[in-house]
Amino acid sequence: MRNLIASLLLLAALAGAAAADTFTFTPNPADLYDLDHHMVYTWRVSNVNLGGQTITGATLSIKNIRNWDSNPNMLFVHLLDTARRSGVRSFYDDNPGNVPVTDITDDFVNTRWHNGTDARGVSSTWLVPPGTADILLFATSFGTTPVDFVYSFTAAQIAALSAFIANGRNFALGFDPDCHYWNDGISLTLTTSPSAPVPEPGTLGLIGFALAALWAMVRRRAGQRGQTPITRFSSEARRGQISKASPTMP
Ligand SMILES: [Ca+2]
Ligand SMILES: [Ca+2]
Ligand SMILES: [Ca+2]
Ligand SMILES: [Ca+2]
Repeated sequence: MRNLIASLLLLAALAGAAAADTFTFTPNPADLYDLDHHMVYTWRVSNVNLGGQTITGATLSIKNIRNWDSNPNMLFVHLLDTARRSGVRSFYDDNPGNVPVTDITDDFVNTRWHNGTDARGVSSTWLVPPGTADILLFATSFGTTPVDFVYSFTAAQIAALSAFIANGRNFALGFDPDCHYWNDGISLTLTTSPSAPVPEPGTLGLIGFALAALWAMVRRRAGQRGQTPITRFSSEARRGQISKASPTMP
């Protein structure tokens, strides 16, 4: 009987502990064209399906990122509810004739190019629709030595990401490299856990079967002693013998 009860407890625990999951997203091209200083990029991920799971962690990784020179620099990375177009898109925030570029301006915050003309003076639509929810993920500088950069989202950023995905099943990352960053690939990894630990039908069936087996065993043992299970249990309980009686059972 003890074994049976232990099995039941184990089944109940398994039912509530469905496996955590991991989802990895990579832009195309994976290195976002080596993050050119003259550009701003958006990477929109569409049709996101996390299987109903809740996001518990998010990390953005950039492999072997390094600055092309040692001038002052900043990489601005934003999390957006959406972007105008799916996949990777780019926009000129500095004239390609300017080399080296010395302007360091977060162009997701500064609206100088949001009104239909880019830094070349060419008619060009800004990457993000007006009024789109947008938060800064991080802004950081890099040297000329390659590093494997990993950024972990804060709890507030994870909550924002969850809300952005819930709105239209999409989200976007915005990159404004204000210097030129060689790199070997960018990826976003989400870790998730079940939103509500609901036992699967198969597990429920097993628990039901085990309960039925337990009840049948109690009835059989009671029958051997000429008592109904209820009578025997209540008389043992009165005598305080439930715990003493158990070890003799299989
Ligand atoms: Ca730029
Ligand atoms: Ca800029
Ligand atoms: Ca969205
Ligand atoms: Ca590259």
